[in-house]
Amino acid sequence: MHLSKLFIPVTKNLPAEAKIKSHQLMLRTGMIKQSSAGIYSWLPLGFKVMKKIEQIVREEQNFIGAQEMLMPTIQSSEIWKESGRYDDYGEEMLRIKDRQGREMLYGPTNEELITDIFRSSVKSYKSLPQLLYHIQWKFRDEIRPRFGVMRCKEFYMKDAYSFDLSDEDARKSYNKMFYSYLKTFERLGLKAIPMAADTGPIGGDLSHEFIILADTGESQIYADKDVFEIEIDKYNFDDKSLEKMRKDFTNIYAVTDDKFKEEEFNKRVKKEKQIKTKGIEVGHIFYFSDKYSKPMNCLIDDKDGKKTSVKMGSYGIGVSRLVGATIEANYNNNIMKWPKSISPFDVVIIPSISKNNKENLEKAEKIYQELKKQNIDVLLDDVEENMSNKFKKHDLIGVPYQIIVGSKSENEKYEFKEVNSKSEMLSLDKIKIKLKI
Ligand code: 5CA
Repeated sequence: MHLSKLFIPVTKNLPAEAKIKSHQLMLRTGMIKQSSAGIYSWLPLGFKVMKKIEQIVREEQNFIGAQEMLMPTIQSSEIWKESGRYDDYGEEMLRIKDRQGREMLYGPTNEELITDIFRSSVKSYKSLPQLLYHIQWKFRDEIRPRFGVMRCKEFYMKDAYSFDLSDEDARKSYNKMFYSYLKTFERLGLKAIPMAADTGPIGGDLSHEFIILADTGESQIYADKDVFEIEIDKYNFDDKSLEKMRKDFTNIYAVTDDKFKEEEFNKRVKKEKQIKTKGIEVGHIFYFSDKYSKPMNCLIDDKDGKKTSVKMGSYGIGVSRLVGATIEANYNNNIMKWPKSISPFDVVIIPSISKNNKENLEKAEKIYQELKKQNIDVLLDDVEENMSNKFKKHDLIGVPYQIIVGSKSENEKYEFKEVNSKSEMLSLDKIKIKLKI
């Protein structure tokens, strides 16, 4: 892609409510545009990053055997009346009527709908366990949407649902998701820590929020710093090892504020190991047993032919929130550097161009074609402006590698730079190797 052609409508005058760096950066690089309070359009640059995040989430869900499906955004109120949540959900639920006057709603989450789908087909324990997920837009009429895509009304979420015969089996599903989340966030270059959390309107007794540390986060957390040291690679993907993994995490103190008790914190964690700080919740998992299956009559035959309510859990990842959260974690000293796995481009070529000298641009075009042939996703900054402005712009766009074609380029060698490191002069062949690794 040539930068001169990229649709990147930069917001020059930031609105007063853009208080945190991710919100500012997303507006300044034209990743999103607000359409109304808490509702955004995703423009090409932002959309590309979000889709890459989505794909990593998908791959890690598939890895643990979860099956992708798609449920609608609009749901009927009937099933929510059955579960009892139609009234409980309150003003956060956007309620609408169709032309027949039927009460509908824009789904804030999908426990009811998936239970309805499940009960109509699965009747026997033999079909269990099941793990289903979808990646879909959700709507919550948040009272105070803020921080751009971090807390908005319409947001993109991966939500998964597990179905098991017994509590014991359900914990195995919970552990698989727990593992999948740690892997997912690791691939996104994020250190997300599972913290014991309250279950809120979803319900149930077992729940973890996955939190990344950030001053601008809305969650207050209390933890023993040892929890950051657990290596997930040492666990195998089998039930026993995964149970141990969850226990290892749960044995070290790490909670969100609604589970926090000062006395317990001081008793369990030495003063010098205590961390009290803020974080961003990027995922949330719940085990709630028969909270929905019971009122909704979602019954299965157990091994003795006895009817029993299926045991369920639900597991969310804020895909659109993760775009902002990744920026919070990687944008420092006015320089953004996207993790390679989700960067909008693999590399940017920055030629020095002036009115009378187009030679560098021609060289850059050649490199561009060559890299494209190798399936490398390249951005070419073909805009005629001075280099210092160009560099400032790329500090914000955040492509992790730069090829600078200017006065230093000679003998078919170009300045190659990884953001936040020193540059080196390399031949195109060497550059290709660096970019492929
Ligand atoms: N049904 C469960 C799990 S499938 C559920 O809805 N959980 S949740 O309420 O915790 O949401 C899951 C994730 O969605 C959160 O961890 C968060 O990352 C994201 N999320 C929730 N509300 C918003 C919002 N208003 N704006 C952006 N992302 C949000």
